[in-house]
Amino acid sequence: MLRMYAGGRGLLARAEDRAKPFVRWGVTQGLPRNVMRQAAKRGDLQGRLINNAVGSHTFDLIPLFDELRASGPMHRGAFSQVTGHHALVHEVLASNDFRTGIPSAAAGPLQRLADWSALEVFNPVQPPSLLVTEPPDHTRYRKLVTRVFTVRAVESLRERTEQVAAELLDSLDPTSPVDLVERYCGLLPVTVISEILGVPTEQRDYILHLGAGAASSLDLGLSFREFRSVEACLREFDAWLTGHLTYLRANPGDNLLSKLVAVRDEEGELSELELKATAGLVLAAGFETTVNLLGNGIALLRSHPEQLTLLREQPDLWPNAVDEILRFDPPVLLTGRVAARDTELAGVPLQAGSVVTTVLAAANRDPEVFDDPERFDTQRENARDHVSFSAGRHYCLGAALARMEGEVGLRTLFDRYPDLELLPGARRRGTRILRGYESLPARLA
Ligand code: PIM
Repeated sequence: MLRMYAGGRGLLARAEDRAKPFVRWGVTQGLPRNVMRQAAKRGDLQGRLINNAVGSHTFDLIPLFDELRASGPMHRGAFSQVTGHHALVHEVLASNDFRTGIPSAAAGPLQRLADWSALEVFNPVQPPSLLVTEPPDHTRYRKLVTRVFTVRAVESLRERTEQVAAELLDSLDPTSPVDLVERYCGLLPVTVISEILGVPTEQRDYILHLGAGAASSLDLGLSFREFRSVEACLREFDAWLTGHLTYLRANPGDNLLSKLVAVRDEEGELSELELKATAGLVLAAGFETTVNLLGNGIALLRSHPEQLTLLREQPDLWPNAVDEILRFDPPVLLTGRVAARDTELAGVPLQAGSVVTTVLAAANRDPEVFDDPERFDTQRENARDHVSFSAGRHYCLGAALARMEGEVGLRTLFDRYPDLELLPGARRRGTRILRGYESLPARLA
């Protein structure tokens, strides 16, 4: 009798295991995707923005950004309030009245379904990822990670990045066409991530495969197939990381993850899960966004040859050029916040739990802040005022790293191949939030 009972429970558990991924996908991806599709059909601006983002150039979305800002400080979309005004986007991101995470509007049955089906391994959009952690945990946790992830530590990676960029370019045949995303942009960031995480050289291709697979965990509206493949990569990375952390404890190296392990072990203020989540975030967040920054930069500079000439004459302009690229074609289209309490924004009362979507790419083109915003100008004085790295306590921890990689990656490429030309056949990625190129065919010389 007892055996039968146990067998029955086993069956139920197996059925649950099979149902969970589908429920997880439905709650986090399928349902929002469907809501947005239906909303777009009704003409809703938020729905059109999310729908039109797939596979498009960010400049194709400009009329929607303009419509959004013209509709007032805040726009009531199908899913949330939406703003594309720089001042408001900044205010929301920096405010203590708003937090990251899941809206309480989704609390209740949907939240219970999400909790029941939650992935058992690290996911960059679930706690304890720093992306969705709030004070007081966030304050302690971020301080510890910042102590290791310093501007100095990033600068010390510059020389190695230059060397890798040069090696990657050496491996290309300048006499035949090449896909720059596949052979250059997609390979540089993973080497830098591997340096940070202390990945042995022979495992780097494996980490490249996992990073490329896990990055879309930060996107929205994935198909069930894409979702399963992302989860498989997150699971594999988690298993790999368990072994890797054991290895680093026995053989600490001159890498940032070894330093973070020491912080955890000596001071105990960082939990093992937080340690793993931070490594996972370095992989998922540091990978595709940087690949996209490089690809977007190549395309923008190639289509503005006068800016390339300027950069050749005044190489000191490179850091500002990278910020102008980030402003003009940001790797992350939008983000969102939830009101932590009843509050008000631009005179609009907001109940605790309501969501505000901040369209970073629209704020970056706000004429109140950026003079003639559709002009791509590497000399723009306030290019750094873009919000592509967010703002406030969640300001991107990888910003200095991304700027360094963008500068080194683009400068090395254009110094080596000043006559580089893009060939027909460039394709944008099919993602919604993450903005960049899937392929960029080019002739180098
Ligand atoms: N990517 C790199 N840093 C942050 C991100 C991110 C955050 C939210 C959504 C998509 C990408």
